[in-house]
Amino acid sequence: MRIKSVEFAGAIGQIGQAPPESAVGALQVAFAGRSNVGKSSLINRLLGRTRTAIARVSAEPGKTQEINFYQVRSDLGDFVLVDLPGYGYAKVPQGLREKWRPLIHSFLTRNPDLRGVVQLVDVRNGPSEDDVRSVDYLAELGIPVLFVLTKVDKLNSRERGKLIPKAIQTLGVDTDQVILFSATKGTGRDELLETLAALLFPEAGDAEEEETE
Ligand SMILES: Nc1nc2c(ncn2[C@@H]2O[C@H](COP(=O)(O)OP(=O)(O)OP(=O)(O)O)[C@@H](O)[C@H]2O)c(=O)[nH]1
Ligand SMILES: [Mg+2]
Repeated sequence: MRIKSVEFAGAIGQIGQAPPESAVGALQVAFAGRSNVGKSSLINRLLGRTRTAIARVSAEPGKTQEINFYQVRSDLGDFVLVDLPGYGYAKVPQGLREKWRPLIHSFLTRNPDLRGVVQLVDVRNGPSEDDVRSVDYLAELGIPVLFVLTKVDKLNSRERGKLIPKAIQTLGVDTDQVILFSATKGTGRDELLETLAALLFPEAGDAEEEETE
């Protein structure tokens, strides 16, 4: 899948607030993970926006405090990427955290447009309790989930050999369900684009298979 263009479509910060008009009825895929895991950086890299970031990145966790929608045009069709607020950051005021939970819950449960969620996990810390809770919750809701291990550039080869299998085991998934990603180096970008294409535009893949047969 080739990205043609991307633009910020809008955000929601309150429960009951309607999603941006352009996101309604469009294919949506959301990105979840704890605060600082690299969601916004991954979205920028994925969309080819490393020079002029479209999703706000910060060294300070808890930056993305709303649900942000990005309208994407690709050669296979249009879709919407959704950046969810990160969980598990203790310094975020309790009041704000209590506002997010129902906001995210209502986004995930009352959303016929949502095709799946990409669950991000920081490869260095492995899946945290919050990550495991998020994965269980998505499974309970019956939402298809893709897994991405972020910041793999931060590992040396010895750490890679140890931490990657450990993270995959804790998640309880198969190795081929997990994409290794680095926003700084671009590792995993093509693989993630292809996986998203298969999720969002399954017919396009079928057509290609038929052609090669
Ligand atoms: N080395 C390295 N650093 C990364 C990578 N991805 C993100 N970072 C850094 O990690 C920090 C957090 O990145 P963000 O993309 O803002 O993380 P986020 O998940 O969107 O965080 P919140 O919006 O706070 O939930 C920033 O300092 C990034 O530069 C990566 O692949 N490699
Ligand atoms: Mg962010």
